[in-house]
Amino acid sequence: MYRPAGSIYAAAMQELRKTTCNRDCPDACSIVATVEDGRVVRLGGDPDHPITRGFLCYRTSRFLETQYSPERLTTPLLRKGGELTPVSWEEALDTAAERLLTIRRESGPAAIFHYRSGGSLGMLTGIADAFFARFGPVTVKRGDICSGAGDAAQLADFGEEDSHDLADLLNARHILLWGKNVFTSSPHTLPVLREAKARGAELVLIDPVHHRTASLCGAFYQPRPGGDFALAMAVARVLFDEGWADPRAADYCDHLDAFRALARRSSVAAWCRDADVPERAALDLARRLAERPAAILVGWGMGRRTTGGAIVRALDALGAVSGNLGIPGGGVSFYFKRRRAFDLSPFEGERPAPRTVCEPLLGREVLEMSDPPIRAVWVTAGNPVAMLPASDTVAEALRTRELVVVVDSFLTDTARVAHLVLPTTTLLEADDVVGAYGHHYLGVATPVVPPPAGVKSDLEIMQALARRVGLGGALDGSARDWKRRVTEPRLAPLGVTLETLERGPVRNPLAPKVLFEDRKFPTPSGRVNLITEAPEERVDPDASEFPLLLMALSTEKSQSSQWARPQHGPAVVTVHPDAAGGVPDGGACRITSRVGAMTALLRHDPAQRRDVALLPKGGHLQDGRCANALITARTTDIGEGGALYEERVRVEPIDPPAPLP
Ligand SMILES: Nc1nc2c(c(=O)[nH]1)N[C@H]1C(S)=C(S)[C@@H](COP(=O)(O)OP(=O)(O)OC[C@H]3O[C@@H](n4cnc5c(=O)[nH]c(N)nc54)[C@H](O)[C@@H]3O)O[C@H]1N2
Ligand SMILES: Nc1nc2c(c(=O)[nH]1)N[C@H]1C(S)=C(S)[C@@H](COP(=O)(O)OP(=O)(O)OC[C@H]3O[C@@H](n4cnc5c(=O)[nH]c(N)nc54)[C@H](O)[C@@H]3O)O[C@H]1N2
Ligand code: SF4
Ligand SMILES: [Mo]
Repeated sequence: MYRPAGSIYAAAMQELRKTTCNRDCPDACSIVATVEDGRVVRLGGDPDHPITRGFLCYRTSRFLETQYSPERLTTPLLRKGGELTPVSWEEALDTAAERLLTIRRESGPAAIFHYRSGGSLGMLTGIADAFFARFGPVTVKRGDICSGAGDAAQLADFGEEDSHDLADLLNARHILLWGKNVFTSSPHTLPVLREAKARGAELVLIDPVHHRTASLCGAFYQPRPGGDFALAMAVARVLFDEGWADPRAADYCDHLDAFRALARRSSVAAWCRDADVPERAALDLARRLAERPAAILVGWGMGRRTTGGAIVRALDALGAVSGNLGIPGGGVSFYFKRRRAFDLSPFEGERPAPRTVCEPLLGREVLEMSDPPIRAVWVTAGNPVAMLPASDTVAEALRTRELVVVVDSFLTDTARVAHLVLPTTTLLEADDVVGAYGHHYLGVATPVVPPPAGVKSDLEIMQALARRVGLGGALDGSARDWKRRVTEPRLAPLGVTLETLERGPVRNPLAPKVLFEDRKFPTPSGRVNLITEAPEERVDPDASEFPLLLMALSTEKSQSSQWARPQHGPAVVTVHPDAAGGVPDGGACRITSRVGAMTALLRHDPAQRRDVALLPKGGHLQDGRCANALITARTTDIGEGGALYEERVRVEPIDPPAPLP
């Protein structure tokens, strides 16, 4: 029950406190926490936030289990005699400082690798970058496991990566959800889609996987994984052949002739056969694009293949030639530029990093780098052992370094192979500013409760370390000072101060309502750069031995590897009944790839394609649930993203094929 502060009920010591969710999620919700006697007793969505609209997702509404989990770390752990042993912060930080200084002195700063991922999207987690830029600069990561290919595609085509206002979807006549599971991955897009539908917009989903989002859409096409490039070419061919392409496309697109020729290399029927969809799918999608305005929402998952960049580029081209760019209700939306409002220069150093490690290939590159070898790895807000492909190689790479420091709240798969684990704050204790990649609102994270004794924020940790390694007060300042440093340079001239943000959600005044409204693009030519070549698809030599493509996708229950703890029982793999290899629904099975094997519980789902096996993403290696233990490390065609959905597997019964208890 809501008990507004100040009412007679507030005498029961209940207070409502607001913060912004910092998870790697497009929605950046405003959270309302009910705090009673210093303990959070309930989490809800902020009814006053225009995107949050009063509700939270499954995983964060149940976050209190994680916040108050007995597994939460509250003391630093240092490996002594092989075991992670509780030590004081003094000892932990002195040890880290002494070893970092030794390695820098002996081998130079390139021998230290700082790996930061998206465990928190709070801007101030950049403080670790600031530390290592000044201490080194040290080796940092390159590419992006999550969105590398899609980012590179949009930058190549448009010179900029951003989106129309989320509410601009209400102006669309058609919305194409291309490889996008909004129920799971961006639940706060749902109310907008429902409203658009109520106003007459028609929705269609294109996804090899059948999921709940299909229920929202009037049509659903289920191409083979990676068949989207061929499908997009079929759609483009229909647009050109029917005369539905924008007659002015030549004014704002480069390479229009070459793109048209590419689409005409095959017949519509042949492209659709390649994509494994009926020909009417191409006709229908082309018609929708021609009935402007049509918005294409590009999911992040689709880019995670060896042809992922080319696929996103093909969708960009569809939006362009159909005349749907730069108009209300149109656009090809992949990402909302969440960093646009912030000045992140305080986190940068004066000199560039001496070298880089490709994120999707992290394990192999850390093992192989020489001159100097990587001697130390510092991990901020990441769980690379569970979340990067070739988990065993990543674990091996870390286990064999002299020093691995992990800053986290839990003993993750990565923390388990560390020499030093430093306990840090959770999203309810975060003191930060957050931008969203699924809408244009900015938010402030304000601790709703203080961290438990023994826990320090990333900011406090890096400041304490800075003082020990001779950087003095270079990183000094309270969290609030730092928030001001990153928000005010760009926003204060537009009348938005930190105080404004603290009063409630503010739409980023720098964000466009309609992107590229004048059809000028920040590419070198000022025009859209259309794709002109078809990508080479990887031919898998083991296709007959491993008939299913493994896709470990977002699950409602977890944020990447951040599940409620502990995890019990095996992972659940979902396949079409005909692809179950004789394993009954609910039966135990072994999933085998060229690089690993795991046991799982098998679910039949006749709505899935016969060539895919679905696992939840983020399973833990320590629990035998980690999909990445089965996946070869590969990069995407452009942008050095992770080609995560490209591993082939087979499922077979475990002998005897008895259902698990
Ligand atoms: N509950 C929950 N939400 C999350 C996350 C989570 O772990 N759990 N993770 C967050 C993160 S890190 C991110 S990056 C985002 C995005 O998280 P993602 O899960 O990447 O989000 P989507 O892109 O919406 O969903 C992936 C979709 O892409 C589809 N797909 C995969 N390959 C292809 C293909 O070849 N063609 C087509 N057409 N579709 C394909 C999958 O079938 C799936 O439906 O979500 C965030 N939200
Ligand atoms: N097979 C497969 N692998 C995938 C994916 C897939 O779809 N399939 N998805 C990929 C995607 S989209 C992404 S983005 C990556 C995600 O990979 P990661 O970013 O590594 O994933 P998380 O588990 O969200 O976060 C890592 C850790 O950050 C910690 N953390 C949370 N808040 C803070 C904080 O404030 N400070 C610090 N220091 N730590 C904090 C959490 O406790 C967690 O252990 O995984 C990728 N891996
Ligand atoms: S994880 Fe995403 S949907 Fe869930 S509360 Fe956080 S921002 Fe909102
Ligand atoms: Mo991601």
